[in-house]
Amino acid sequence: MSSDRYAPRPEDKFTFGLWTVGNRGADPFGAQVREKLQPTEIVRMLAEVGAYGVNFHDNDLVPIDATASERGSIVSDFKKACDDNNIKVPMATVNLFYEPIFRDGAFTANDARVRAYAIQKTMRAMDLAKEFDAEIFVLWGGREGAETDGCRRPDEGIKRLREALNYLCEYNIKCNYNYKFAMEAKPNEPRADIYMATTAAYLAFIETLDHKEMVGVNPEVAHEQMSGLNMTHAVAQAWEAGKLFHIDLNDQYPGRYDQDLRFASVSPRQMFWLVKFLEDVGYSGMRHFDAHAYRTEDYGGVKDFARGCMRSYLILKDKAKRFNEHKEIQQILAEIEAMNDNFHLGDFDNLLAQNFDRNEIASKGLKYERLDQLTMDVLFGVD
Ligand code: DIG
Ligand code: MN
Ligand code: MN
Repeated sequence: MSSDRYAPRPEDKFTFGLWTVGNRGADPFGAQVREKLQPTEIVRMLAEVGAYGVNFHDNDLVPIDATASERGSIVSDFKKACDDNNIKVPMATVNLFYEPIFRDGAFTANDARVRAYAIQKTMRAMDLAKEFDAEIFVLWGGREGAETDGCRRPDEGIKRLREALNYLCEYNIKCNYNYKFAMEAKPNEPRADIYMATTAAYLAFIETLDHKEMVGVNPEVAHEQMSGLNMTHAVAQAWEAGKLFHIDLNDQYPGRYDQDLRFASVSPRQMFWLVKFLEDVGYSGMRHFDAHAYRTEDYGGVKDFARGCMRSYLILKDKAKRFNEHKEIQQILAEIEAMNDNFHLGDFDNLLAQNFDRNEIASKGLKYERLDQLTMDVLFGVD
């Protein structure tokens, strides 16, 4: 048992995708800098750093042109590695963005054959993931978008997305897979604009589906923050709607390309509010780090990256506990709660008969500066 209070434990439910710690460091302006790791090697690495689980896109595990017998041996080798290392497979997804066939999108492509192939590929990915008892199936529509809106009416894209989801929900029922689908938003990259740019957009879309109870969201820190949005607000809306089925944790400088940086390495304050929310509400899902190490790193550095993601989460979880136990913070919160409860609407006549003294109500300061500085004291570790 580690003496380090911030060492990860299985109950923390930290997971990584094969594509995260297996990222070889290529970028649009530079070649790969790290050797390719086999999925079984990645499983061993994740066990070494203390992760709970591993996730994959279909082709992270089984190459797209693998024969049935190659698929069979890959699956059995991976299963053995997961069993030997006590690594679970809580989530899986499908790659609908790498192959040239998806250059105009997948579920929303103008060529009906592409749309059909994308749905077929997703069904086969669902089959594959169920061999590992995955329960969450993430869908990130990285190519569902446009450079020119002359290529299709955006509402036609939405209709096609709905057709695909309704079909896949029926397949989920037919196979009795009992998957929860988690839709992942992103505003752009690789397409100039991606449909369903935010988690909120998906929350509205899900309500139009035939089996909306089967579909939720997978908000990602970087994807909300690329647009300058507040990740905790997006997550809170999803949670309040009963739709927070999964979450992608990383970090991001606002207004830049999708950086997928080590968790909380850019915005520890915002990530404190996110971790506090998840812990306060008792979110029981996976804490998935959809992130990758700097291009400067070797695989020793990749392990540092993975350990850093989990360590920062646990440090912020500890800070949230300190916040919730802090005497003066809790006193200020109690005063806020008293305000929240100092009037009830009653019936229309009651409310219409009220006289509100606007000046008296407006005269009272709210102590948010003190509250926020006390929060910073906790984060700075001086209290
Ligand atoms: C990118 O943020 C996307 C893909 O990596 C994957 O489809 C999904 C899984 O979390 N996130
Ligand atoms: Mn991302
Ligand atoms: Mn993601």
